[in-house]
Amino acid sequence: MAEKESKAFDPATKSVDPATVEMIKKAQAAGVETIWDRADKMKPCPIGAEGACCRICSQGPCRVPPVKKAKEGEEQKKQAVGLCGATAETIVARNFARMVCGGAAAHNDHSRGVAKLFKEVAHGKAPGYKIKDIRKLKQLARDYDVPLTEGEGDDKKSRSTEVIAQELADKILVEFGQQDGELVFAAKRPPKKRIELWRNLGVMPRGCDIEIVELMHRTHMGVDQEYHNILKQCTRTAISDGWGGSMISTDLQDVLFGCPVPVSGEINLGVLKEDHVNIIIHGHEPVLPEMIYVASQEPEIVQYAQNKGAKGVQLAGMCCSANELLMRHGIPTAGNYLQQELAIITGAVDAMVVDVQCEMQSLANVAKCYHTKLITTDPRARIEGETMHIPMDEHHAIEIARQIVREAIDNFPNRRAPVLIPDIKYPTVVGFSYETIQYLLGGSIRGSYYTLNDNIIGGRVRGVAGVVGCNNCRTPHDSAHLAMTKELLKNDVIVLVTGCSAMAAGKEGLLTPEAAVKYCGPGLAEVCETVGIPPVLHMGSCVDNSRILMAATACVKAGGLGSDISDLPAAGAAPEWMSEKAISIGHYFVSSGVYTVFGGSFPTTGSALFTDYLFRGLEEELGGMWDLELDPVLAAKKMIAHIDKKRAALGIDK
Ligand code: CUV
Ligand code: SF4
Repeated sequence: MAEKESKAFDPATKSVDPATVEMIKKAQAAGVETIWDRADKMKPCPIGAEGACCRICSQGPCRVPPVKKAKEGEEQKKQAVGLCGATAETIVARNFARMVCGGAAAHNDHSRGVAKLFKEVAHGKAPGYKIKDIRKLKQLARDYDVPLTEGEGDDKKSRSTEVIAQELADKILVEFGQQDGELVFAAKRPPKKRIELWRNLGVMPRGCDIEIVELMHRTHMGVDQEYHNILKQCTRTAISDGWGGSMISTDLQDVLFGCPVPVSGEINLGVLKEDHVNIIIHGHEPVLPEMIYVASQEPEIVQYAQNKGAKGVQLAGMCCSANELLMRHGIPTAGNYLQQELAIITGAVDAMVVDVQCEMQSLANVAKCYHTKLITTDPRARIEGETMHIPMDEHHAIEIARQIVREAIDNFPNRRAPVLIPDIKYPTVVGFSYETIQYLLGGSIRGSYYTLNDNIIGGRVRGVAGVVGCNNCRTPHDSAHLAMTKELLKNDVIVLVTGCSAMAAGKEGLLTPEAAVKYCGPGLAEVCETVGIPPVLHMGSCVDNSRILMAATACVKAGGLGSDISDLPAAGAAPEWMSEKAISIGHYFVSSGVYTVFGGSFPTTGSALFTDYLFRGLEEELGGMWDLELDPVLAAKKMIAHIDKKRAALGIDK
């Protein structure tokens, strides 16, 4: 019998990004395995993919795959139940719930770290860090009822920044372990109507941790076995992420590192420099990267690099850490999630520094094929193999950052494999925090020509879309983000981006003002050209999806577009999602009143009933609902149809 020849896949089918395709070819030529090789060999379990497999007790795993609809005359087969009697609805809902838990836990735990750092900074115990954005600090103080002044009458005086920050830090930290009451942002920041709705439904979160713990309990074997009730707690948990942990992260990171304002940068693997020490900052928490940025600019460090034969030190970001560094310092971005192995495969990366989330374990193997040092920095996230662990400690952050940069510099002379950096990068304009958007497109006086609301009402801008989320190796890299975004632009829908979606847009040149003429319908193009902004606004990392919530709220409060987020001509999407975080984010958008469409696959299709509840039933309760659409252009059309539906309801459908 002839042996089946193992056929290598065609790299051009795996990504629409030329730099990525070039690096996959290099990997193939060198025999270095990447995620696409593994994806070719591993077929996903169809029952698990639909959420119809329960393995939460050892009597299972119990599989309850959907049954085909009976033909006429045949008796309809019933979907199986688990050994304990759990129905497909319960099983699917529990699996969905645990994804919400995983995602919300990631964001809320990230947030806790930032809040703890903030407290140390407030007490002067974290040398190198300081409070940068006083205006935002005061905003937070008002939200948390921390007085800005003390004394009465003639004795009245301002309290010092430190004292305000110290009191604020304690109040924020309390929210993580809070047992009852309401999370401050969730109870204060959304439109009034939304707050009332959540209170009436009983989904206002009490604390950041309790909702996750309760949901884990309720999805333990034999507890909550009514899918509407399970979903209710999913809603509460997701809100504790979006309007809790994620929003706390965003706000405190702005207080400590600065609120983003427009800044230019560059993106794609071409930002690496052959004659420089290249350090990739990969992960999610900007706490240590901020210090690595400082260290990399110190004259002694630059001199040290030059002594080793390099021209200097080049930092480049990857995944959400990239977004944080790009937005605040213009540090170039090397790539998004699916490019992490490929960065090392250039042969030019002297160190890759990782903290938490979205780091592939395979990095260790890929790094071994080259000279790259893989440095883990968070005690919560170690990677097996020949990695180096330099744990972050906020009391000595600058020394730790220097040590990391020196490790990279020491490694520069060790480059061995042929270095190949794709000559591909694109300029970007980023830094659209909601404050910046409000400054550019808000304005307190309605009726001024270029406020976003007036443009929406006038029809130059048809609506607003958030296109966010991951890459997924089951979808050609970046393809869905770009197809969807371009379809939206063509139809005068302004696009807000974060996460890996933002990077996909950047690599295609969509984050430049010039993109307006090239890709937008006439109305949107006119607005962007007049204001001088890109038609796709980069709002930051995944936790910064909270900025989109705030921008939506600002639109409601500016007037003329209804009284709740669910009234806005707006929609959300994650066309290449893969992480649990994406499910938590999607669900807090839905819970905030946004129609949210995912691509690729959806983890609840194992139960038609539960999926129907998410896709249709929720609209009545929350004003927002989920959807799944594999074709990104069709998905964009569905978003536009939703936007048009909202325009009609507002009476602005001209
Ligand atoms: Ni947090 S969660 S792949 S890096 S957006 Fe990118 Fe963004 Fe998804 Fe991860
Ligand atoms: Fe099966 Fe029920 Fe155990 Fe799940 S909880 S594995 S459905 S017996």
